[in-house]
Amino acid sequence: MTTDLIEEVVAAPKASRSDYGAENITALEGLEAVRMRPSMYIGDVGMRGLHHLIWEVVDNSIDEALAGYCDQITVTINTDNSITVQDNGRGIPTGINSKSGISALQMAMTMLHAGGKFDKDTYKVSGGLHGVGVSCVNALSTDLRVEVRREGKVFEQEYKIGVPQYDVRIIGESDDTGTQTHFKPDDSIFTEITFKYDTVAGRLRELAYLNKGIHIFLNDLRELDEAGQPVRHDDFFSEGGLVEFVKYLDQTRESLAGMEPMYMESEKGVIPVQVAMVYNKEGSENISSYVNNINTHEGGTHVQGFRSAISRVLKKYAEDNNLLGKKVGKIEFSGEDFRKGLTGVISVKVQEPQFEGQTKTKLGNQEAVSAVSGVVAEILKTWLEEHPKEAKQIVDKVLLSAQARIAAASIYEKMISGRKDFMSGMGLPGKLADCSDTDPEKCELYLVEGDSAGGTAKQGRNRAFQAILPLRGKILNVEKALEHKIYENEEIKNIWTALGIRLEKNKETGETEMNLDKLRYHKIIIMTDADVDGSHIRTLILTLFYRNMKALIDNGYIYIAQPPFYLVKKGKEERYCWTEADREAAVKELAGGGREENVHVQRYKGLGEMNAEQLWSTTMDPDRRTLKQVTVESAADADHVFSTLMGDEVAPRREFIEKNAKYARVDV
Ligand code: 0RA
Repeated sequence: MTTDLIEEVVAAPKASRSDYGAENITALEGLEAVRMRPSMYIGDVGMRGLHHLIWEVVDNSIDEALAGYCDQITVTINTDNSITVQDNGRGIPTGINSKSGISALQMAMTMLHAGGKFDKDTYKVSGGLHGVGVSCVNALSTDLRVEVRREGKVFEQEYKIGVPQYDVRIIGESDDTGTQTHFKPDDSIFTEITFKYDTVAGRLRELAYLNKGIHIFLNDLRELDEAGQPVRHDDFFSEGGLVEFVKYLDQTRESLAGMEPMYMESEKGVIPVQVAMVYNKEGSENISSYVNNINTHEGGTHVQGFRSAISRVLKKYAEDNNLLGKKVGKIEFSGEDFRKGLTGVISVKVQEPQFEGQTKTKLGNQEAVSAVSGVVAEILKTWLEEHPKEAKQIVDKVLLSAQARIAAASIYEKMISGRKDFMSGMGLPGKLADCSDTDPEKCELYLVEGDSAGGTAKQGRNRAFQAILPLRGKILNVEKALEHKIYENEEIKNIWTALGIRLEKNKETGETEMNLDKLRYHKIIIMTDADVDGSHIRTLILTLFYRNMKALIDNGYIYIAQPPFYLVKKGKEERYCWTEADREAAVKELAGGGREENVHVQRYKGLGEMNAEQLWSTTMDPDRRTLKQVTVESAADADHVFSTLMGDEVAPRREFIEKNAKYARVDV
C-alpha cells in the first residue's frame, strides 16, 4: 500500500466529473495491462503466482503492523479456494481524494503503482518481491470485496476483474477498525487455483518470526472435522523473533556447548539490521537472509558483511587468546571454516533495494556490507569475551573444519589430476551396469537400493538407454560428516564416477565447483523400497545431491521412481495400484459384484518382491511409469526439510517424501 495517494485525501470536496473519468480510465488501462501480462507483475501464473496474491495482500497488513497499528492478521482459505485476509489496523482510508474525486480506497484497489513506493520516514518496506500492490490482486480476481472499519463505520466495495461494481458505500457501524479483503483468483488466468496449505503456512510462519509480536492466524475451511472445526489451522506468533527463528531452524541439531543463539540488532543507521545465530555440532552452513521480509535466496551484500565479520572477529579472538596451537602458522583459514555448523538468520530493511542474480533474490546495495558487518563484529566480540567456554569450542570446530577441508582438497587434487590410486583407476565403477547409448539426453541412471533389487532392475531394464547402479547399505550422512569423509565414501565415489561429474577449482574464488560437461545421464532416478529404510536411503541420497551436487537438482535431472504399493489379483487378471483408492477400486472391479474375498491383494514393501517383468512394467517402462521430478523450490525450506530428516527421529523422516519435499509431479 503506498501512502502518497492517501496523504492527499481531504475531507470530501467533490472533484469535477472530468477528473473522475480520467482517473478511472487510467486505472482500467493499468489493470488491463496486468491481465494481459500477469507474469510480468506476479512472476508466473502457476503455483507461485497464485500464492503471490496472498503475499501481496498480507504484506499490506504487515506494513500496518510495522507502523505500530495492527497486531492481528487472519488468513482464511475458503471452501471455494478464495482467500480472506483480515487485520485490525487503522483501515484503509475511505475519504475522497481531492485531485481525482475518487475515494482513496478505490484508488488503492484499482490503480497500478509502479514499483513499491516508499515512505521514507517509516520503514514501509514489504510490498512483496515485485511490489506491485493489491490492485494486481484485484485485476487477477474474478471477485474481490474489501471491507473497511474506521471512524465508527463499516465501508465496502466490490470489484470484478478489478472493475468496481459500485462506489464505496457504508453498510453499518462498528467500534473496531481494520481491513478485510476477500478475493477469488481468476481461473482463466491461473493454471493452478488450489492453494497449498503448507506453502501458505510456511510463509506466514516466516513472517511471524521476522516481525515479532504479530499474531498471524491461518484457517483452512476446505476440510472440517466432525465438530465443524478446520482440520488444518495455525496460530503463528513469535515473541522472540529471530532468536526463535534460529532455534526453529536448528531444532533437530544439537547446539555447540549448549549455547543459546546470539542476537544482534541495530535500529540506528540507514539500514536497520537484525541477526541471530548459533553454532551446532554439525558441518553445514545454514544462513537465511531477508531484505524487507523477502527471502534473498542468493544472498548478496548483507550476507557478505555477515560472513566477513564472522571470519575477522573469530580469527582475531583465536589469535589473541592463543587458541590456535603451534601448527597454526601453517594452516591457512578459508572463510567457510568459520561457518561450519553455523545457523543464522539475517534480516535487513533497505529503502531502495537493488535485487540482482538469476532469480532476483540477491541484494546488491553496497551499503549493506558495512551495516551488517559493523553490527555483527561488535556484538560477536563482546559475546566471545563473555562466553570463553563456548568460544573455545567454536575455535576448535573451526580448526577441525580447516583440517578436514585441507584433507578434502588433497583428495580433489587427486580426482582432478586423475591419479590411479583413487577410484579404481578412474574407470566406471564395477557395480555399474551401463547402457549402450551414449547420448546423455537419452540416458537414464537408476540408483537402486540393494544388490538384489539392483539385479532385478538389471534384468528388467531396457539396456539401450537405462543404466543401473546398485547401492549397498547406508549412504554416508553428508550433513553430519566431515568434508573429506564424503569423498572417501565408496558409495558416493561410485555415484560421482558413474555420473561423470568432474570437480574444478574456480581460479577466481578458489572454491571447488562441479563441471557437468561430461555428465553421462540426464535422468538420475532414485529407486528405493516403499518402507521406512527405503525412505531413509532416498533421503540420504537426496541430501547428498542437495548439499554436494545441487546443480543436478537445479537442472531438473533428479527423479524419484514410483513403484506400486499393491498388486490386486483374481485368476489371471492383475491390477497394480499406487493409492488406497486405486486398490479399493481394483478390488471392486475384479470382484465384478461378486465376493471380494476371492480377490487377492498383495502389498509391495520392497522392490525385491517384484520380478523383472513386473518392475519393468510398473516402474521403469517410460510408457507406463510415473516419475516425480525433484525440484528444490526454496533453499531455506529444503534445508529445513533435510535437517529435520537428518535428526535422530525416525517419524519425521518417514513423512519426508509425502509431505515436505517439493516435487512437481510429471509423467515422463
Ligand atoms: C495508509 C494509511 C492508513 C492506513 C493504511 C494505509 C492501511 C492500509 C492497509 C492495507 C491492508 N490493511 C491496511 N491497513 C491500513 C491510515 C491513515 C490514518 O488512519 O491516519
